[in-house]
Amino acid sequence: PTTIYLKDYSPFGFTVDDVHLTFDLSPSATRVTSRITFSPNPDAADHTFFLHGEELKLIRASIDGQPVTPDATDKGLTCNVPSSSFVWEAEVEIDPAGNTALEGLYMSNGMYCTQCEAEGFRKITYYPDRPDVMSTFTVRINGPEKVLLSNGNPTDQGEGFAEWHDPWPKPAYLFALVAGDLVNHPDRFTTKSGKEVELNIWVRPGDEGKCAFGMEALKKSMTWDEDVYGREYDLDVFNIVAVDDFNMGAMENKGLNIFNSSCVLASPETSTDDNFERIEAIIAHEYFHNWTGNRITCRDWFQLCLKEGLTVFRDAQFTSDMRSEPVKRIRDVIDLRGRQFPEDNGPLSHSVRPDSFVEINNFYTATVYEKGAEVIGMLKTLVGDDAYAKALDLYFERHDGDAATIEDWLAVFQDATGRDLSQFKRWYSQAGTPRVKVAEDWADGTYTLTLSQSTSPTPGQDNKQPQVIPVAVGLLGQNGDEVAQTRVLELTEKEQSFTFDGLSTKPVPSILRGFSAPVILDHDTTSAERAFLLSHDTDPFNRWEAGRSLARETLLAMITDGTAPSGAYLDGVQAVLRDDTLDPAYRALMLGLPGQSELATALHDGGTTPDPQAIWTATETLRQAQAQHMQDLLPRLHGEAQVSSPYQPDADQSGRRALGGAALSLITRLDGGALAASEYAKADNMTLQLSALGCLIKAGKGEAELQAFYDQWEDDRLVIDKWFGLQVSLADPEQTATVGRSLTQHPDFNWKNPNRFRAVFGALAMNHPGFHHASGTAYELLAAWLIRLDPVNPQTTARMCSAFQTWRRYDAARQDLIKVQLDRIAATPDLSRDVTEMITRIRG
Ligand code: BAL
Ligand code: ZN
Repeated sequence: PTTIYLKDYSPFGFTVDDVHLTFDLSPSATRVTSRITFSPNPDAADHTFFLHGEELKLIRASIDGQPVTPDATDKGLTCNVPSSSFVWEAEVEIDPAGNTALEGLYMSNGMYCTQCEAEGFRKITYYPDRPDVMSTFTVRINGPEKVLLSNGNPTDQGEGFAEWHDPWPKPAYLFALVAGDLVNHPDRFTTKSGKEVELNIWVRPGDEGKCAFGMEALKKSMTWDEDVYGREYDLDVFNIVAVDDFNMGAMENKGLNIFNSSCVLASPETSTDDNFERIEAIIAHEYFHNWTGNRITCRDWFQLCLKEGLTVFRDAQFTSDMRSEPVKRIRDVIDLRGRQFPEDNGPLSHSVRPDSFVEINNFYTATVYEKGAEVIGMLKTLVGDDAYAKALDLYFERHDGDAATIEDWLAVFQDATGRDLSQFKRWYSQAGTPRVKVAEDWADGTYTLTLSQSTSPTPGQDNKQPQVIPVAVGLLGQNGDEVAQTRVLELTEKEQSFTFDGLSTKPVPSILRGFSAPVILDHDTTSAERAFLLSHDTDPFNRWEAGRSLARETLLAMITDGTAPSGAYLDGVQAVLRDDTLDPAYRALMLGLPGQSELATALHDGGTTPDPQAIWTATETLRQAQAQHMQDLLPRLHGEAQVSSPYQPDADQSGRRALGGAALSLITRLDGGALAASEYAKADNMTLQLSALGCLIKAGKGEAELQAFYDQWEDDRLVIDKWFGLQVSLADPEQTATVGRSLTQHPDFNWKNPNRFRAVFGALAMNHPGFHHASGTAYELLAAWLIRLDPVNPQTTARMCSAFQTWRRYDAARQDLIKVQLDRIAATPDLSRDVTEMITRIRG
């Protein structure tokens, strides 16, 4: 496969003045007629007329009305064209029903829908399918379906047709079309300048009752973007469509967002509190793309973080404003450590702006998205809130309508603040998670912190330069008072010292408050100091972090030295849990333990080969110790979940249920599941139902409840995804592969549906001791299914390959077992480009 490099960028030889598309829909033989006006691009050196096109049957083509015969390959076509503006017309035939890759125009449960990002439009018609080619689109859809949708505003409709016009120039990846017998949940929004917007969520009949929450989230997002970023919506309609078969979570097509149904449909009976929060965030994310992504798009796919990092950052701000800022921050950091850190420190490591790729779909990663958002957060911390707002205003003013780059983005900040960002730019080009080592000194009333940074080599990058790392630090006195308020230290050198004067006693430092940079902090401090921070830190993130690091420390000691669980940890957490003035959601997070994969990384980094079974045993032992230590407190914590008011998925109620659920899982360790069984029987919402069921499965019980759950929800595909996932994720390590295999034989295992495939295999990969069972059966099971799925859906297959990315940190026997599976996948005939690239990189 060909590697594409950022350094090779050159503009397309033509501009596109307008695009007219006509679709004559038919499941296996849709005709697409395009009429496109091209003009020579004065900024381009190369005027070769090449249009991308894949899996298209060319029926006819003409230039200025004269038939032409282009040179076509399976990648696209070239043709001789006039030296001034001309009109290109082509008619192609495509097969939506046969499109199982879910890229381009395809069918899902009888409805037509599209996914064009990144390079799916070339499967719809011949076109310069690159984000820097922008045009207005006019679309006519002919078909018998009741609902025919495309981007922009509706201009005409009648029996068997609809016409749409999108006045905002856009790249082809933002094109969308939907056709089906759908029903809508309508609403309206008036923008701050008085523009009336029609809002719709379109769903399959039967799902109408699950749209209200998504609609409220949309309206909140629209208001928030006006209030916080001054961004107003710019079309007469905003449509959202729910689709069951979708490779991603959702897609921000202009005026016509398409959502994986799991990311929009919600009801208290069928969705958990976490589902609600995620849906709210994704609706916001896609809506916010209207400005950060659509009005200002990316020049090329290397700049993906320009829109994704910024939009993730914006949706995190939104969630913090709607819910709890510390809780959101802690949850994001747990996620970053769980998904991005392993990526950044393994064979798939790449910079936030990669400089090469084989298949761009493989770069919709935690690094581009989540680390990309962290980079924006650091920029905001470094320049300050006011300067950030000023820079964003300038960004929208200067680049509206552009296909922009990271250089453009940073130039805006430089111009708005006068700050030199050349060193900061390394965050975009250097891969790997920096480690910041802390040394302390105390003499004559002066406290000195010496920070040093280093980043290990990553594939293709042996030598790392120092980065600008904002380290937020506060100091606490011996009595717990804050003696120095939060100050952002700018670590720019390899090693640097910072002093704090005028202190009467040696302070206790609270370092990296709010997780001010995506780094690994190496602070060799005492358990007593961590326990002190756990009870006194005024920074809620670092207070939680103190508990987390105590938990990590005790688990690592239990694994490597066989020690007993630390009393300092158990007492410290219990004290926090007793404090009813603290938000229940925050207390629930305090009860959490570091993930087993995270512990494996910590062991590996410390020079010990991780044993998944030993990690699991230690985690189970600590959980049991928690349960025993807190047994008097647990009923009270569990009682938090008993809310008397009607169910609301808001921060308050969901936090209380999270704490109640965490307590129930500990109680189950003491009572064998008696309380969980009665809670299951009386649960009237999915959060409580699933949490009780999970406790029972974990206790080796719940067979009857599992069956009852299936019988109750067998017609609800999203709930049945949960049923599949829960069984695998909570399976005992000895049984995980067997449970996974038997579920693949279940009649409801529709493996071509990405949600169902991920429910089983995503859960398998996340069950650390089960996936890494010494027998290797789980590796073998996953590989077999990846081989089977690849010809059907390469994108989803390639994403799932990352389950193997950490393989080199395990023992030789496990490495051998995994290597056999990687080799087996690699040797599969006709392997997709997507999977070939992933396996090649993972094998190293
Ligand atoms: N642009 C792909 C889906 C998303 O990030 O919103
Ligand atoms: Zn996005």
